Amino acid sequence: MKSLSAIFLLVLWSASTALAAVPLSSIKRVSNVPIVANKFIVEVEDLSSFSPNKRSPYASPHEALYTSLRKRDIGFEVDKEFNVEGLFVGAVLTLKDITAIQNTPGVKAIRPVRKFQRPVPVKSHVVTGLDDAAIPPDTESTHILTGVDKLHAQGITGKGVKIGILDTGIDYTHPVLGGGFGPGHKVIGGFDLVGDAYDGTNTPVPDDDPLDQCAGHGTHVAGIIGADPNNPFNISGVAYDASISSYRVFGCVGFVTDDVLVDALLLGFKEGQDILTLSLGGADGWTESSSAVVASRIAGTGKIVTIAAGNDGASGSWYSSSPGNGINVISVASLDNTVIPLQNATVGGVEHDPITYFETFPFPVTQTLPIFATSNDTTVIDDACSPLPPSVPDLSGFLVVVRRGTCTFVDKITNIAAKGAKIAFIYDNGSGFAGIDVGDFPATLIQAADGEFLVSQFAAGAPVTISFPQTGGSTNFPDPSGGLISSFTSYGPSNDFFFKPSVAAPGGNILSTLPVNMGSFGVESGTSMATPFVAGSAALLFSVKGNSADVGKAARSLFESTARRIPSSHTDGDPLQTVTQQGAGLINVFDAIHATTIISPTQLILNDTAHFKGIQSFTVKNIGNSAKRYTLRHVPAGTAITVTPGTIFPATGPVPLTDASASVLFTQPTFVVPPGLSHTVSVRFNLPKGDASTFPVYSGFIQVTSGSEDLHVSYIGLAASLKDKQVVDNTDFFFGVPIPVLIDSAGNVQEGPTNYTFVGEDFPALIFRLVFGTPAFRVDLVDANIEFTGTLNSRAVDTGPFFTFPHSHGGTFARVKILGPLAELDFITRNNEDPADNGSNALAFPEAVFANGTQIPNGSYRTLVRALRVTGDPTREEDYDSWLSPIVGVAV
Ligand SMILES: *[C@@H]1O[C@H](CO)[C@@H](O)[C@H](O)[C@H]1NC(C)=O
Ligand SMILES: *[C@@H]1O[C@H](CO)[C@@H](O)[C@H](O)[C@H]1NC(C)=O
Ligand SMILES: *[C@@H]1O[C@H](CO)[C@@H](O)[C@H](O)[C@H]1NC(C)=O
Ligand SMILES: *[C@@H]1O[C@H](CO)[C@@H](O)[C@H](O)[C@H]1NC(C)=O
Ligand SMILES: *[C@@H]1O[C@H](CO)[C@@H](O)[C@H](O)[C@H]1NC(C)=O
Ligand SMILES: *[C@@H]1O[C@H](CO)[C@@H](O)[C@H](O)[C@H]1NC(C)=O
Ligand SMILES: *[C@@H]1O[C@H](CO)[C@@H](O)[C@H](O)[C@H]1NC(C)=O
Ligand SMILES: *[C@@H]1O[C@H](CO)[C@@H](O)[C@H](O)[C@H]1NC(C)=O
Ligand SMILES: CC(=O)N[C@H]1CO[C@H](CO)[C@@H](O)[C@@H]1O
Repeated sequence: MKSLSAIFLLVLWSASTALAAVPLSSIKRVSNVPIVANKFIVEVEDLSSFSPNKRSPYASPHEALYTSLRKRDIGFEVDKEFNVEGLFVGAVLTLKDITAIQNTPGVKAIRPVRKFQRPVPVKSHVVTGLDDAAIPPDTESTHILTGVDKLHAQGITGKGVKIGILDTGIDYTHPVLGGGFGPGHKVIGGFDLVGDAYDGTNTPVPDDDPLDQCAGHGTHVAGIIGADPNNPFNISGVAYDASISSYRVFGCVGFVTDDVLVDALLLGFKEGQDILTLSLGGADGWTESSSAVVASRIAGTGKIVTIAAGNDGASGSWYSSSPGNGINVISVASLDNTVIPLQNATVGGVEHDPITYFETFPFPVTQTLPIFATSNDTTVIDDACSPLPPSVPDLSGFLVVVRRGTCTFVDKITNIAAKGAKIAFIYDNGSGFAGIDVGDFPATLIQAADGEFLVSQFAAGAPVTISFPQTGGSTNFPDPSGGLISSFTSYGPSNDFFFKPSVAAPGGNILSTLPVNMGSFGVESGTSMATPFVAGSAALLFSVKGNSADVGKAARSLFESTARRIPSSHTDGDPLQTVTQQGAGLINVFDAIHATTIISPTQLILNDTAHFKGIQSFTVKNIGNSAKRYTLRHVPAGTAITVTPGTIFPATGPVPLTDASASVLFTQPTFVVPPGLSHTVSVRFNLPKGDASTFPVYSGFIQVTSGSEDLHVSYIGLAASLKDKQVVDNTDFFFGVPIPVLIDSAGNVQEGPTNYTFVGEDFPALIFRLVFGTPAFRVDLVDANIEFTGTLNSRAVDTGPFFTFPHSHGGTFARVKILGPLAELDFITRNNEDPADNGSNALAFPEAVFANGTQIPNGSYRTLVRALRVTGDPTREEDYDSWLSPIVGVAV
């Protein structure tokens, strides 16, 4: 049992982009499964439920497992043991034959060791140091948006609460992060589970010191929680009096594997952290990874666990991230800050307003510069895309002005730098005003109108100059997407239809700390930044209400019921953003802490049409001092069209929304609740109308108001049946040939019977894509003459078109006669549409062996590929998408 999924990366791919077919020959014939080969996390019975007796003479369930394997002569190595009673007891084992442990008594679950990419910030900017002249304005806008400012004003700052951060470590030498390590400091403890050199593929080398001076991510996260106020940048952490422990799970580069995360989660739990926060993860879609399961169990004990929702919004729905998928954890979406702190340049020589350029801190240029435009035409589409002509002078004394378009920013800069240019403005061509990636070269975007003005002045021969004020140039540029969910936030729900993400917090354009040797301060964006904001908010909650398990268990509901609903755009009449991207909305920490009404549950899952749960209920408890009259109202959000009409493909982000909403009936739309008492609300939902083949996910809120109190419960449902969703791509859209296919040593599609020697490159590889997640993916070896018709392309099936089941009893799946499994992968993520980013899967078969390593004898075979549809019955052949390969001859 293995699992496979696309990993965590930010992709920008839009449905309108013409997708050229990817040449199959470009596909590497190596298995690209992001899991560690032959390593498994085996969970065994708890010590307490394991009762040694006559039949089980072992001291521990670990020992019982090892003895059972040894008895059967199954080679294995123990990499690590986990032993936290009531949470997780098990071991990380390296072994070849996974089927061998499946039937060992006491084994509860076997999970693969997944890899998680280090979180990629969406945008980032490093400041040169504390003496960097400018202080960005309005650094507390995120606190104002969420009511944190009002709590700080009441002296609520998280004192006495312990937060564990699983990340790249923390530079605790930073003066704003306490300047030291250990008891008495802000960073009171922690552990480095991996060491600098760990990259996810090598052996971790743990030590006691989680110092981060090479990655920076964890230091930025720590500042969002804990930065001390009274620093030159006027920033403060959400819970700056909380005590932080740092569990370092990333080395300087590379990724982290699930076993390390489980270890760190359990360590944080054992060390008594009230809150654990993880700004990491990877697109997964399932709630089943080991770290998601352990994180969820820790949250189940009354600790608060906050985990990033992921930065894969561009990939569309059903792409939620793990371990954020953990059922009880708080998965955090990102909200774009309302303002972007930018800089103004001063225009000289002619009369003109300052020009805003897309930098958080001023360019370190003190001279006043004349400008030079590489083209006098303000509509040129490929400005500076070719080397500049000889007539162009030495540009070293100018601010060069270039128009955006056609080639990359780096190409343009390369061409002007060849003429000595040292600094440039690139003016927008209508694509949008945003941060751009130009490496170390001081070049940035300005708005189209400003660029056009400068170029027209230059063409007219006006003596226009630009200077960069080193102080006082800061400006609050109103973010056009401010107050909306950051488009990069991953969409849920999970494939098993859990409510993800949970809530949103500010994560776009966040100024926080960086390691001192990396500049001390910087601005970054991502759900990585939103997550510690909620962890800090949770600390404020604990510091007011006490850090009991009851408060911990109620935290997510409190944050969800008091959150602010977020629109999908700033255009009047557009629907609210789908709950599958905003969760319950933007947290309001002040309201969560001071709420005098408690709602439970706050997530209503209506499930799919096959399991429709249209009658729902929740309780409204009045914890105020006087009776309250409550009024209910249905507030629908946009319905997400998750599959592009007429195709089997997921709609890429931003996922299209319609206003076809569910309708809702209340038995009692208004009611009175005396102080201290509860009222149970019953709600009946009716499905929205719509095209089920687009797998519309409808969602919204039941608003509960009383006076100025405005609370809600959130709901999601699917107006289609999950079992109807095809999971395996059988189109030619991606490669120009219908898939799945076997490709041979030359990378050609195997069309007819082919013999392989399994020497050198002479072996087959299976290429497939998933357009939806599958709980079970199998490749089996079957007889060449099997009578079987796959549900997918029957191309190259040259025997009878008909499969008759030989038996009349038992599951139909079991009736398909197989010779043995070649691969079995559980809980696989769908692929995304980006060829550069894991758009397809390959499984290579370099050896003629079954999954358990046993040699396949010479002979003629086919491979049978089957993927179970979501909610399908694993024993029903009809519930699988299946494909039968052409004849594969084994001649070794
Ligand atoms: C920083 O905070 C101090 C103290 O409140 C204030 O005087 C100063 O104006 C602030 N600086 C900026 C740039 O907002
Ligand atoms: C920055 O420039 C913009 C555009 O000219 C102007 O509206 C804004 O007031 C300026 N801000 C400051 C702080 O000077
Ligand atoms: C602006 O330039 C980008 C990058 O070359 C291009 O994709 C886009 O189509 C251009 N937009 C306009 C409106 O010309
Ligand atoms: C643009 O206009 C300036 C000023 O009139 C002139 O010196 C320059 O040669 C023009 N550039 C081009 C490429 O024509
Ligand atoms: C959806 O319904 C099925 C069948 O009742 C159930 O097994 C599953 O847990 C439900 N999903 C969720 C997320 O509640
Ligand atoms: C594969 O090998 C078998 C056994 O040697 C032979 O009968 C068959 O013709 C070969 N098939 C191809 C396509 O070469
Ligand atoms: C390995 O798997 C094959 C195919 O299922 C089976 O025939 C064989 O007995 C297995 N070998 C062992 C050692 O379990
Ligand atoms: C399998 O086939 C290959 C190629 O025909 C042959 O060289 C080899 O001896 C065969 N092996 C067995 C065990 O028959
Ligand atoms: C598992 C896998 O194939 N991962 C690849 C996904 O795409 C990135 C970017 O191209 C590669 O670096 C990974 O190796």
